[in-house]
Amino acid sequence: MKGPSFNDEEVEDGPGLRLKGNLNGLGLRIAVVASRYNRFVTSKLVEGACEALLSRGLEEKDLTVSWVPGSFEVPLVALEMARTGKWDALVCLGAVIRGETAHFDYVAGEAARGIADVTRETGVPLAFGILTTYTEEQALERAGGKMGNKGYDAALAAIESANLLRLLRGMES
Ligand code: INI
Repeated sequence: MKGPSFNDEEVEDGPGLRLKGNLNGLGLRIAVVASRYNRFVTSKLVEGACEALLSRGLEEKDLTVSWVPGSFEVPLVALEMARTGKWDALVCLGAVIRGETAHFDYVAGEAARGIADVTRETGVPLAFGILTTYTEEQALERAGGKMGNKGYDAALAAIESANLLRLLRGMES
């Protein structure tokens, strides 16, 4: 169920060294941090993410899923998990669906900013799989519907980023 937007094609774009993380999950330890809010959507994102990780060779013992109340809580829990050094990457999943008020903007904005802050502060790759949609239908389309599964895509991004960082950190200067 690879999402239509995940592009892992090889690109022939000229001479010189190319650095790219592969999509092999064997030997990686990855955690999913998932929001329970709008669970009818987020459970499908988690399913997609787990399917992607396990189908790429990640072992079940190396897969952890942490549920949090809402997308607003994702960054703090991700920060604590990233700081332990136990995981090579985290996959952050949630569904923020626009309602009648400005609440949406605050929750979506803080979740995005928080996730970006955590990944840069800790150096642990965090994949951003928080849907921000205007309707429930749009969210479901992106959680295993006609627009693919953004949980699956985010999990592949986490594997690729973790492997690229391993490559970079293992390079001689
Ligand atoms: N959390 C979401 O993950 N999605 C939403 O759409 C949402 N809305 O619309 O309110 C939402 N709110 C809860 C928020 O993430 C926190 O859990 C809550 O404010 C307590 O801190």
